[in-house]
Amino acid sequence: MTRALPLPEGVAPLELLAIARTVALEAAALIVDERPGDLGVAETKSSRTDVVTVMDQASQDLLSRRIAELRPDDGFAGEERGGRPGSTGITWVVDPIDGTVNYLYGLAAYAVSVAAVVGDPGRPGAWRPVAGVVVNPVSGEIFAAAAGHGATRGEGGIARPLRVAGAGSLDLALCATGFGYGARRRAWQGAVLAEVLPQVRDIRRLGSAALDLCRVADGTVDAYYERGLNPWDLAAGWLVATEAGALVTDLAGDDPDESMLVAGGPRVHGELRAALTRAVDGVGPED
Ligand code: LIP
Repeated sequence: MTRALPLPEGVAPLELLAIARTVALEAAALIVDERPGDLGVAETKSSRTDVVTVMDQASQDLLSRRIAELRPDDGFAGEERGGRPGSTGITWVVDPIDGTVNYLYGLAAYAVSVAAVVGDPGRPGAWRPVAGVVVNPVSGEIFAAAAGHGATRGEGGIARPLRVAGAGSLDLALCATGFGYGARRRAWQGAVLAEVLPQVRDIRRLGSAALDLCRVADGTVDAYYERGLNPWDLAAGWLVATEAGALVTDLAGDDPDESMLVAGGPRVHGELRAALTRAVDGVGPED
């Protein structure tokens, strides 16, 4: 596991969490209330299925503006256009709509993910989240965590502490996963899934990494893995899951990164990490 990163002087995780909650809720309201009736694909990125809507950019623009108002000297990095450096040692890493395809289709599994991190989110292993919020605007669930202060799920003004499920073995684990947007990546992920599927209770592919990590935190899935995640996909959910007692690592047991994220309760995380290592070794490298 990587070393803990020190908090910059004067930084309080609970204060950053309050800001994350405020701006995430504003963005969550925007993407529902301002969704145009004729919402379509504004542009595509890595492939024709890697879509961006006007609301992805509008949500990120709101988050950027509001965080600049509240924490003007912090850095900002999001999935869409418009990042900026900071001078405080804190960077806000946001996914303005995580689960964009679900949002485009009207499937109720998407979220606004906002995290305050220390270190450099552009360098794997060189950063950690210290406050994070994931809001599902359809269900009203607000997942929140601050480093050292636990994780909660709030609905209707009531916040309940989160603890991971206690699945004792992989064969009884309900496991979430996800897939990238490129055909070669998906072929490789499908081959790995074919190895893992017989070893778990079942698989769920829900379409939002941030919400998948929060489901590990609240026990509605026992485990989650995915290759190809960006810092904005995982930053807030990583903290929610670990503050709820989950282990969240890469295949080597270090910080999660684009190579792989493996999340689960202490007993099932190790088994899943071993099963994935065997599967990846068997399938071989991506083309
Ligand atoms: C999504 C992730 C999801 C992954 C999708 C996509 P986006 O993020 O949250 O886990 O499987 O392919 O990357 O693109 O909706 O922000």
